[in-house]
Amino acid sequence: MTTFVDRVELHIAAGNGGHGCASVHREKFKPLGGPDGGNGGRGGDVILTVDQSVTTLLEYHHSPHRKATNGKPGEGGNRSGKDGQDLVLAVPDGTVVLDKRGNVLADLVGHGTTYVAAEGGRGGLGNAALASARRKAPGFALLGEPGRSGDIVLELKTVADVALVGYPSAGKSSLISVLSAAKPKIADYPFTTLVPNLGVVTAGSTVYTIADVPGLIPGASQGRGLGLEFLRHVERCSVLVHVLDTATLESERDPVSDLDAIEEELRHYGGLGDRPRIVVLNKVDIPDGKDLADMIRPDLEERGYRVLEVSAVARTGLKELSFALADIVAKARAAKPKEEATRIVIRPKAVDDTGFTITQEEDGLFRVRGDKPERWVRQTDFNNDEAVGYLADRLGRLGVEEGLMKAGARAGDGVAIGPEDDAVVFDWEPTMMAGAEMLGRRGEDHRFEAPRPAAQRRKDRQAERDDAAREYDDFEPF
Ligand SMILES: Nc1nc2c(ncn2[C@@H]2O[C@H](COP(=O)(O)OP(=O)(O)OP(=O)(O)O)[C@@H](O)[C@H]2O)c(=O)[nH]1
Ligand SMILES: [Mg+2]
Repeated sequence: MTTFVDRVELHIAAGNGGHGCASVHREKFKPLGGPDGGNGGRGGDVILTVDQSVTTLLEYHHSPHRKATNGKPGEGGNRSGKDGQDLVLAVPDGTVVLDKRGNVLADLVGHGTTYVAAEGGRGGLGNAALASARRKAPGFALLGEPGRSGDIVLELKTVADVALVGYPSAGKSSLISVLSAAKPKIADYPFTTLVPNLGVVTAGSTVYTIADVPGLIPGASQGRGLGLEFLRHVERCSVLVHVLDTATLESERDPVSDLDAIEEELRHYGGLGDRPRIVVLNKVDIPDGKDLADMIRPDLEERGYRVLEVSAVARTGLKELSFALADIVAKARAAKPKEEATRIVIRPKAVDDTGFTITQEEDGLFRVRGDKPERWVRQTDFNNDEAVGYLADRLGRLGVEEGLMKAGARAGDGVAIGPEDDAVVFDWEPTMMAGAEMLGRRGEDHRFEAPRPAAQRRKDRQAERDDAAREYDDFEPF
């Protein structure tokens, strides 16, 4: 038996960027040449791509840890490090990507639809790239950035045009088996179907897909029976078919109260109210069933339902049913906005790359947040004074120093750059010589103290991240 897996938690890690290289060109019997340290390579991305030949998430259930490869460090002689390889994960059509808090990050529908789930870290610049007219021989290079990592949840929402709902044993699977080539399991005990079945139906020029879900019973929304868990597979359908059993032997049931009970459960589940519905009275090959069908039909029609009588066993009424469904599906498709000609590529939300914020916390610490300052901190080798000076210049040019001044920071105040759990902290020493004037004084810049405990923690974490057996952080939705 094949296992059907429709929800997995995946731990993904993009590749780290390779470090830039600090190197000086050397040749025998020649004076020292210029800087020739190459750039680090980019870390590989983790990418999800819809592949129609994949039908379950089973593979990820078995191996939920996935990592793209790291970029290689740059080398002397202006050799750039190789980029890491992207890791492309094939997922079924209709896979929804969520973060751990349940926020939808992407809804992947259509073969080839792609989502960059975790971006690889940028490679660090080598000292050749950092050289300028005023800084002819930088004695440092930038560190590669860690790749994004974290947990995502993949949920499969089957993409079927038509969804069959009803009590257990109403004949949903039987109907799929006679309307399409699918051969689901059929039996006369409740809850034969444990996972949704999918079939393809051709009616005239319309081809559509039809799915059933495990039978529903009253209280399903409170977890009775197989619960409502599987209803997410019908969320995308354009038409709901109530399959009603006209020949049930259970005395307290009849098709109309069955319909009410199922509608009640659908209402509890929510979100399906706008979907057109058709009522199918099944098992009319049984004489009592046929009589009951005739009796209740006016009642159902009065409620506004289109009512069709069928027998999945005697195969009657099927043609009319398949064309009625094709009609609704075709109309729903026509009403939908045209599919984009090009495949959709969903990238993580672009971060605001321009600004930064400064806030003062209760204990007086000034916290600087912003994509650029935080990235620059990650790129800095705090063991290298020149690298630290370069960071100070960058921050000065962005206006962080001025901002701190405006925010009321004074000499000796603590300043943290980055989020609470991952910040570099230093004592601020304001200087009016921020920016360009500082360029000639590389190596003498004392605005940054020797890295303090928070900075040390950061570096330890960086080392951990480089480790293959790294831990996964809880990451922000991106
Ligand atoms: N006489 C008669 N029996 C039918 C008809 N359709 C289905 N059955 C029988 O009803 C029983 C249940 O059929 P299924 O197709 O497995 O029902 P289901 O709705 O898929 O049930 P679950 O998967 O348990 O929710 C089987 O024994 C079928 O042979 C029909 O039109 N006439
Ligand atoms: Mg079934």
